[in-house]
Amino acid sequence: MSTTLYDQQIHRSLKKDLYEAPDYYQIDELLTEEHKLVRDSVRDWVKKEVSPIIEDFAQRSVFPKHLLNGLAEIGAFGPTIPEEYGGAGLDYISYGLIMQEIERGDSGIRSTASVQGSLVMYPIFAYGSEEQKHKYLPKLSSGELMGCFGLTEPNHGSDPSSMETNIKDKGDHYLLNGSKLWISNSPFADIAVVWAKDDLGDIRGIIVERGMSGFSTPETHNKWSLRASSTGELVFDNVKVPKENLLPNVKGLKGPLGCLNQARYGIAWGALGAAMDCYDTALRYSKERMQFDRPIGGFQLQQKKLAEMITEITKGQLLVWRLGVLKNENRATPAQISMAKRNSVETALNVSREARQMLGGMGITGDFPIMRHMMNLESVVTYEGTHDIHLLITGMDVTGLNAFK
Ligand code: TGC
Ligand code: FAD
Repeated sequence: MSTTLYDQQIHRSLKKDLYEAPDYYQIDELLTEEHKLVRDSVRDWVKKEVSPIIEDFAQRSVFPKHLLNGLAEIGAFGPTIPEEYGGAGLDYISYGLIMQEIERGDSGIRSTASVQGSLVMYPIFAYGSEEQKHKYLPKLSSGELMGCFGLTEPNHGSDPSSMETNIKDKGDHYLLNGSKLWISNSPFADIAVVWAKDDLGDIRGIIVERGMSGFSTPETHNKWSLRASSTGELVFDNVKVPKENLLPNVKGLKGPLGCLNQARYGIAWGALGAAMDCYDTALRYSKERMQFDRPIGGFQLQQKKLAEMITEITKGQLLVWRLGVLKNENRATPAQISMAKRNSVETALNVSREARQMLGGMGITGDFPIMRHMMNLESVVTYEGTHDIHLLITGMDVTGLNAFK
């Protein structure tokens, strides 16, 4: 078999997943044995199951559905949900570490876990009836049922309080009308947690099941980002939803925003995983790639990039660890979560862009994970509240002045 010059260059470098997590400030010492066990088992799973296949699925723009069983087995679906409902009953640092390791593999796979755990299981757990919890949570935890979360609409993204999707009380059922756009996992989800306005204009959560008449989930194509994640719409055309599917224990925008606190927290850890992978790849490449008769890592300009990357990653790691401690004590505020989500994604985007340059031409290929991470992060910086929205949440928190109204 003949090899091209390109193949030879790849062969000389890093085609295998040789990932070694950067830990410049010995943050491992802040973790318990259980945290490390959880982290290491997810890390191993990602190396074995995600790294070898993810590039191919991303290039073909297909969601690797066969990973769902493995995600369930490593406890990625509802890590903090109590065991009596099928969750893993872990603390928030463990949850963060799971998201970090999965996103180290790919943001799209972490998306699937975030949506299932934080945006589908969490609202059922926090706002659902006992019957709803027992009916759905164990099956969601095992991956037997997959869910999605419908908040964003074609005309209302950053401002979900203006949503148009609505439910009308028809006695023994609700009639649901409207549509949701940009919904992760919608094309294959069995259930959707949908946010809609009731007759009084209050935002309510309702569980819609695949197969209900008038409910469809067209897939969104042509994404350059999160290509290994399935994204779609939710379309409701006079869907009859039984009354028992309404989440009884929450009313108002604080319902969906409460779920977003959980998911944004996970993203704050996850995005750093992507940053760590880009840094690790660029560091190794810089020691192997020779130009002007020496490794490029010996040049001051490349060292500046690496030094700045590890500095920002380390600051981010400390921020999310402290946020995890506060979250475990139920003291983390939504604004603190916004700061961490925004900071981690910005860090990851900057690291991925610098790391890509360090690989020269090789950086644009799928033989290294960097370009894929970089493109994925363009979604992560937008979903779960855009970069601007999180800045304005911080601005509002420190000034007491609301820039949204
Ligand atoms: P505002 O008037 O400030 O608040 C309305 C009510 O909500 C309460 N609240 C919160 N509650 C819990 N957690 C939070 N983070 C909360 N923020 C606000 C607030 O106290 C109030 O309660 P009450 O009792 O007084 O009614 O609301 P607003 O309309 O001015 O909006 C504020 C703003 C802009 C910050 C909010 O709308 C926002 O965060 N917008 C961004 C939308 C967003 O993040 N969408 C994400 C969609 S889901 C998604 O992207 C999933 S991607 C999944 C994946 O693949 O990983
Ligand atoms: P817009 O709200 O139209 O914003 C456009 C621009 O205007 C942004 O730069 C924004 O920062 C800026 N802007 C808006 N308001 C202000 C303001 N007040 N001040 C200053 N600037 C402002 N949603 C779900 O409900 N469920 C999902 O599962 C889900 N998955 C997603 C998956 C992907 C791949 C993507 C890309 C999105 C997903 N979303 C999901 C939607 C996501 O949450 C929205 O895209 C996001 O909230 C932004 O809304 P928008 O796209 O309508 O942008």
